Amino acid sequence: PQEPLGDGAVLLRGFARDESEALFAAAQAVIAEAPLRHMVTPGGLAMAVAMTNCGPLGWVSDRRGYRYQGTDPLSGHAWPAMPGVFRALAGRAAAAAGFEGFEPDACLVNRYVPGTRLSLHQDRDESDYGAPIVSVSLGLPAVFLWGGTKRANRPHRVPLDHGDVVVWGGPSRLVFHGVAPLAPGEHERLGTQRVNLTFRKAG
Ligand code: MD5
Ligand code: FE
Repeated sequence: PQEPLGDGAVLLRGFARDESEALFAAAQAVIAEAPLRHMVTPGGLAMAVAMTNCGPLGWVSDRRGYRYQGTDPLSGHAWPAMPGVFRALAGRAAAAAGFEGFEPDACLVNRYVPGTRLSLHQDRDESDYGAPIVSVSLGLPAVFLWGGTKRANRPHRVPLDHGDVVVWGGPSRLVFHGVAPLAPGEHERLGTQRVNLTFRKAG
């Protein structure tokens, strides 16, 4: 089932459900190599969401700003390779939403526990806004906040569940968005967490 959310944004309910075990196992392998960490914003505050990356490029934040880079600042080594099951799913989801030939070079792994939220922001550190962003939700359900192109627009609340995939492209690529505080709960496979994968063409 495909639900258009807005111009260029498509919600693919349950698209990753059958592969969720393989995706979560691959995410755990990434996390074992490049641990989840709370990055610091340029303002000096630790982010509530714990993050890591895989693929040629990874998103990082520190006192100097936000950027993509090829190495993990914790280890100085390259980020873990993007698992084949990640790359394949991202490509299939993008194609299902009308974006053929999507080849992400970065995958940001976000981990939420109950109470964790992500405040409204735009994703604008990537070089090519013509490419979509593909987002995969695993584990506990969340309420995604989908604003407009101005920060002041009151956001829509979109429930996202285990296995849901959203493709953000075209005019939706630069809208303000965030995640409401995660409600307490226990997911039968992932426990007390939500893991979100976002696939990007960063470089
Ligand atoms: C999450 N992550 O659930 C969200 C979902 C992030 C982030 O926002 O930056 O890691 S990704 C949703 C997204 C990405 C790019 C554009 C838009 C939404 N959008 O235009 O709404 O952890
Ligand atoms: Fe974002």
